[in-house]
Amino acid sequence: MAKSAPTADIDESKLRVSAPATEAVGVPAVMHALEMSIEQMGLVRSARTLLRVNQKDGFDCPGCAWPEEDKRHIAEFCENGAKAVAEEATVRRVTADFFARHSVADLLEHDDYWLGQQGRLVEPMILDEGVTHYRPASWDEALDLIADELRGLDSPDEAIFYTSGRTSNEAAFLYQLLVRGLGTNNLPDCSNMCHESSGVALSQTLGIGKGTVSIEDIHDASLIIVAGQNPGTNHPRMLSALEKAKMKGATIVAVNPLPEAGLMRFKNPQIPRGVIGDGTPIADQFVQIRMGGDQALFQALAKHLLEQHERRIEAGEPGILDADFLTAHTSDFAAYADLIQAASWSEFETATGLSEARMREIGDLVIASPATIVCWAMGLTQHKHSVTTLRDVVNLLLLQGNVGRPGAGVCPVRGHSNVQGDRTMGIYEKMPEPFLEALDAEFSFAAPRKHGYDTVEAIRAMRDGKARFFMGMGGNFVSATPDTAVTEAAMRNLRLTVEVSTKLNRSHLVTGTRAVIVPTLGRTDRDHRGGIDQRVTVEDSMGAVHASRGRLKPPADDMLSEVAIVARIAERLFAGPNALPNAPRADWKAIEADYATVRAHIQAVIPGFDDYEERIAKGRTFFLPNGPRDERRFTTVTGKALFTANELEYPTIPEGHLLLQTLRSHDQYNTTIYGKDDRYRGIRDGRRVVLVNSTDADAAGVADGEIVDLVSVWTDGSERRAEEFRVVHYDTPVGNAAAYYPETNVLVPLDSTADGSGTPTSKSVIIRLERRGSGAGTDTAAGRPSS
Ligand SMILES: Nc1nc2c(c(=O)[nH]1)N[C@H]1C(S)=C(S)[C@@H](COP(=O)(O)OP(=O)(O)OC[C@H]3O[C@@H](n4cnc5c(=O)[nH]c(N)nc54)[C@H](O)[C@@H]3O)O[C@H]1N2
Ligand SMILES: Nc1nc2c(c(=O)[nH]1)N[C@H]1C(S)=C(S)[C@@H](COP(=O)(O)OP(=O)(O)OC[C@H]3O[C@@H](n4cnc5c(=O)[nH]c(N)nc54)[C@H](O)[C@@H]3O)O[C@H]1N2
Ligand SMILES: [Mo]
Repeated sequence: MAKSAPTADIDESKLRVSAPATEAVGVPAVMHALEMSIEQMGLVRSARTLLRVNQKDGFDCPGCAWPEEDKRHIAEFCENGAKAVAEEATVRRVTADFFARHSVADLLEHDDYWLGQQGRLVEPMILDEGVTHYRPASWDEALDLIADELRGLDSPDEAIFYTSGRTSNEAAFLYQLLVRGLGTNNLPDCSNMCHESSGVALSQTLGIGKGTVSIEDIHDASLIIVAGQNPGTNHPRMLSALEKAKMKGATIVAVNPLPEAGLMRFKNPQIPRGVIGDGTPIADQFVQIRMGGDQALFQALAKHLLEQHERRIEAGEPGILDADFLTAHTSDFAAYADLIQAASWSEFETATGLSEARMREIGDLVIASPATIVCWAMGLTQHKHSVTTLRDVVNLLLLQGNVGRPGAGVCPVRGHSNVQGDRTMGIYEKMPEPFLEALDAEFSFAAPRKHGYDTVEAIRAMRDGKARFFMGMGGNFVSATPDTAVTEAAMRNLRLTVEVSTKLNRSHLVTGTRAVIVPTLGRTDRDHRGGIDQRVTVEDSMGAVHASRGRLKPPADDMLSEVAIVARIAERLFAGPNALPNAPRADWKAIEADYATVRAHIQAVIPGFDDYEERIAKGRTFFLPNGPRDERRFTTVTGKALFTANELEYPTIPEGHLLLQTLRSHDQYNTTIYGKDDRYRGIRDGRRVVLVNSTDADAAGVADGEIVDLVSVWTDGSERRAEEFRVVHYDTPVGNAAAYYPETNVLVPLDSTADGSGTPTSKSVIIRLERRGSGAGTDTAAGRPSS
């Protein structure tokens, strides 16, 4: 039987810590996922739902963006996919009655876990000016309110439209059309906080902001470097692909400050060996790097390659570099080679915390590999120097021609299940001209050309009174963004905040003067509209597009899909005698009644979607064109793959301080907290922990188990505080600490962003530990007076 929602928040006093796990997945994980599903959905609905995940005519798992293999298993899901599904397919409901019982102030007292556990949002709710409670509203009233507010703006640039990465291609395409039809490019998205650094680095160097490998390439690679990523928790199905590669002889190198369980050993619950045996050791080499040292590592590997190449050529042996590829397909090699040759091994050692011998050992693996892939996620993208770090990843791969051939390439592993598709659809504050031109032609209007705000710029605009309206197409802007106190104050500056959501979260509670909650259907829900069961499409992390169709009875009868919600707002603004000037022309009613209409528009605007409808029929998958992968075509400024000479950067940690990374536990999906455990890291029944090396803890005079405040310090002298974290001695490099997001977002200064991509530096926050009760003026853990 499904269990009712919890009435209490996480009780941190029960927090327990034990030794971290040394392996991931296996049968306990499947059991854990089933337990959570049954709590949320009951047994029958669980079975029915989980059997449909990622099946050819089922729904796309809302968990992560890792692609499905062509041959599907019966239960093509993982523990965390199952949790994501259970979270959405829950039978719990947040009704008007719930909002009548709880004031906004009362709800604000609860944590993200409690809020999410209450169930699905089912009816439009409005928070009027100056009142304490949300009240129910009709769909018309809610959508009229939004359209009227938009019409009343002095300038369309006063409106900000955020997107999280679960939104389907169809909804995303319509949404950007709505926004551009209104006259602004203010389309910040979760990508700005996520893989933006990847997009920027890859566009500059390879001419496409996406990865260049397919799932088959992963299977066929001979060396896979997994850097700054925790797949055991965040992309569990990737472990099966890595296992397959290993069985075909691949070597796997994990580059991470933490010995993450999934990288160490994997028990695949889908094969007998994984159920009863010891499982497969995944990483052949664990490279325990200092946070922010990756650029140095990739430069060091390149230096080793260049040196060994020279030596071999001098000895009359075949070289290491792919000379034909370098000549035919790359530019600017000389400047890069000069910079690397001049670099010093001792500086690489300082930056990485690794010895020269260790780096050369990994370099030998690179040399020996005929086909190398580098996979990465947030450990590489959320640093100040992430763009240059990723450019150096590309540099290394180019040396041996590891782009555009089987088993080789770059593999940024995306987070949200359709974050890549949303970008393809135009969710981007600086969409390139060819897209805008095609959009203009298709809808007989003129899309604005002035770039819009990204996420951090949007917060600044709201803070500074330049914005008055915010709409979130999914996500949890208030909790996911940096500098929580600043962001919350910024949100409160607005006149209207609108959240299109499946579940209750903090962004519904920290609002403008007025607020609207627009509930919506999710991936798992049956979307019956215009007399048919509608499908939507998504693009996975490797550029493959396929359909997704939910089957479950929706949480309430009159609920709308994201497509229908956007189409109805668009109709209010763009149709009839009062249509806004410069309105895009489309048949909004037809769009709502059949999403194939949207796909026809997408096909007309975006290259690669020819025969869209036929190609997604019967659950088929098709690949979008990818110049570097398909034909070694690089649309960069030089028309070739571009080597870049990047000055080496790495964080310097002031005396008495630590570098903090803010990361995910095993029981969360971004700001959605499924439970209180981080099983693989040995943390149970609590989240307010800070993982520190025992040497650092000793130096700061704090014992394991002691409660401290985390205080971040920023270059302008300002300080931010997150209170009451339990110190856990952990195997992390000296000087490097870790704690969970979003509890620690309050520590990330708004202006601390990656150069070139604007991504908040969530993996690079300078903090000190301060003992509790060491009142003003007394000495603290870090040996400095507290304020
Ligand atoms: N279950 C589950 N699945 C998810 C998510 C979720 O929250 N829960 N989130 C989704 C989203 S949106 C995303 S973007 C992805 C995130 O997937 P990940 O990027 O795996 O997520 P994080 O927890 O942020 O982990 C970052 C990893 O990088 C390492 N790291 C930190 N700093 C450095 C560094 O300087 N160098 C190196 N080499 N490593 C470093 C950390 O130790 C950690 O292992 O997962 C997606 N999938
Ligand atoms: N400190 C720190 N901050 C970070 C990160 C970090 O590593 N450290 N990671 C960053 C990253 S990688 C990302 S991607 C962002 C994530 O930022 P967001 O995408 O904004 O956050 P989520 O927690 O994924 O959003 C969850 C909410 O989405 C809504 N939702 C779920 N499914 C649907 C759906 O199908 N439709 C609609 N309309 N709504 C839905 C639910 O209401 C749920 O409460 O956070 C970033 N913030
Ligand atoms: Mo993400």
